[in-house]
This record gives sequence, C-alpha cells and structure tokens, in this order.
Amino acid sequence: MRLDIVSIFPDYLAPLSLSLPGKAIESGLVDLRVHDLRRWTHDRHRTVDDTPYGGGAGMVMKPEPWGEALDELVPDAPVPDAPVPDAPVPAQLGRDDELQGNQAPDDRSQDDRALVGAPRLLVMTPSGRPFTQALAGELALERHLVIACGRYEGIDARVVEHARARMRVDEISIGDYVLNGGEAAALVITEAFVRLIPGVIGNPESLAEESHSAGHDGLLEYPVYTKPPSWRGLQVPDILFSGHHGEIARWRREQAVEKTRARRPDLLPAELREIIVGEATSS
Ligand code: 6GU
Repeated sequence: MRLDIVSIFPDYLAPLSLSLPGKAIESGLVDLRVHDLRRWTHDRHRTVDDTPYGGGAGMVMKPEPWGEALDELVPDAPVPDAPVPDAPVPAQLGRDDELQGNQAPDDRSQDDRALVGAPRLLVMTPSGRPFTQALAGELALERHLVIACGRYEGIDARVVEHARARMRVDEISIGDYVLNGGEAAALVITEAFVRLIPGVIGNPESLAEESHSAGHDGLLEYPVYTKPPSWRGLQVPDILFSGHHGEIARWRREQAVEKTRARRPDLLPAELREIIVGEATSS
C-alpha cells in the first residue's frame, strides 16, 4: 500500500516509524510518505490559512495548497473541469479482476463506480463520519490512501468538493470530541488499518477474537487471565482450569455479553437486547 499523509506538522507523524506500522514499512508492505503542506505554498510566509468568509472566529485552511498537493500525490486522477465521456477507470488499477471485495458495494452511484480502485482520500475532521473497525478493514485492502490532516477551523469546503470528482473521499472523525488537528487522529486510524493488512500480523486468528471484530457478534472482549492462579488475593475463575472447552466458550460468551450490556449497550445484537422499562419504544 502507498500511504501519503499531508500535514503542517509532519513531525507529529514520526511515531509511525515505530512499532507495528514501522515493521509494515520496513517489510515493504506499506510505502509511507509524510508531506509538509507548506511545500505547496508559494508566498514568503508559506501561508496555509486565512480568515473565514462570512466572519467568525478562527482561521480556515486555504484551498490552493491542498489542491496542488492532491494534484501531485494523485496525478492520474481524472480532471473534472474537462468532463470525460463514459466514466474512465484509472488505468493503473482499473481491471475488474484486480479489485478487492470491499471496493464495489452494489449501492454505489454511477459516478462512484467510475472511481472504483481509484486512490482514496481521507480527510480528518471532527465533523466526519465515525471511524469503525469495518472501515479499518476496508482501508487495509486499498492500494493508495492519502490522509489529509486539517488544522484550525477546517479546510475550505471546495477542496473536498473538487476531490470527490476524481477520487474516493471520506471525511472521518475518530470520536465525539475535538482535537486541535487531524494528526493524532491520522495516527489512530493508521495503526488501526495497518495491522489488518494481510501479512502484517503473524497470527491472523488473534484478529478475529478481539473487540469490535465481526467474529463475535461485535461484542466486547471477555476478561483474560494468565499465571499466577492467585495474585494479591484475587483468583482466576475456576472454569478456566476445568479443561471443558465448551463450558469455557459459554462462560466467555456470557462475560462478553454482560460487559457489553454494561459498557456499550448500543453494540448489543438485537436478540440479546433486553427491553428496559421506561425506555421509549416508538417515536
Ligand atoms: Cl479526525 N480531527 C479533529 N480535529 N478532531 C477530531 C477528530 C478529527 N476526530 C475526533 N475529533
């Protein structure tokens, strides 16, 4: 996978060369390139922001540096101002038999269909759609991702509007809180999808078991224990010494359901949900 990350604080992305993403880079599975947005400015002060039209607090990131950055990083993208007949598929990855299973959901619009296999732009913003494990799984199969880290009060909205015509674009949020910029969020999503790239993690079975994976109905993970059997007066549950694999599996499932009910009732599959007295059932 080719991964381009654009930021005005490229040093913020340095931790990506450590640990898991670092190994994926060394092994050649990920070709990571971090870029300073100011490279695409032309004035003496390397200006990337300006005051918002319509007034208001804060600064808005100017469209020109972002436009030039995307032109350079995704050079094969079709140019929208010159309408192309018959929805071209980018030549370098256009063949149907090369497409990954995640790339062509049936509900995709005609315009989107032309972009199947095209580079994918992820714009980090608190107003984006929530990042999920399912999206991480999709991203792990992409050939070329570009992550745009916004700062200040956001990026001029025309940047995304323009990009949508030539590449697949997702505006992504990592949760309902506000960060000063998208860099920390870019670190988070990169760690989440890089470990799902085939070949990055030694034992793929460990992936299926963990929280938020599809393997266990989306339940949170059951509690785990290791030696010693007694520690500071606390015992490992007896069932785990029983050797009854069926019973152990049942106990773990029960624990996972109860933990999910307590912490994340929104994740409970419908058949495990209990009617809570007093809760509105219709609008
Ligand atoms: Cl992706 N960016 C910023 N600035 N704040 C966020 C976020 C992203 N996700 C949650 N909060």
